[in-house]
Amino acid sequence: MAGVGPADAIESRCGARMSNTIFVLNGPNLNLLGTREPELYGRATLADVEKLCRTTAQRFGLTVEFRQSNHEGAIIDWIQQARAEGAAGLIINPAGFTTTSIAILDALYTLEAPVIEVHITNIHKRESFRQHSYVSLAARAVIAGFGIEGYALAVSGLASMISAKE
Ligand code: DHK
Repeated sequence: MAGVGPADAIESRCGARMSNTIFVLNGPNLNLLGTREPELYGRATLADVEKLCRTTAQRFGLTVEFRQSNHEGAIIDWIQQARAEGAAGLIINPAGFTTTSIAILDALYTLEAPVIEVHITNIHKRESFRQHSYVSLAARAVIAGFGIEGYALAVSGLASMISAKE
């Protein structure tokens, strides 16, 4: 495939053109990253996560819509926006909505583009109530326990899934 650059659309495996934008959505309390239980979530802030996503995405000619909300409906609206705009993929850390939100799952099911689920902590090493994810049912891959580096892994894994070349 010739020159995927920031200004170009990506060609999917089946030949369809799609946007070179990926959405990175963050759920409740992630606005407090850096000060919230730093022994678990680390000292990096959400602004640091955003910068990491943008610099990683740039390597693959992808641009990032980076959002955070404490409100389930806002996250659903952004998933629908990603669908309407033909986003190339979507990365989501649903945080506390992971284990509760059938509505977010239903919204994710409407996307044709790949969905990657990210958790900063290893949820499988934590309380049992954190270990059942509705979102995983719609996710092509799940990353947990790498700290904020998991977002960079998610961006590069997503780039490879959608054949965006470095
Ligand atoms: C973040 C949260 O806010 C929790 O509700 C999840 C997740 C874990 C994380 O590890 O990023 O249980």
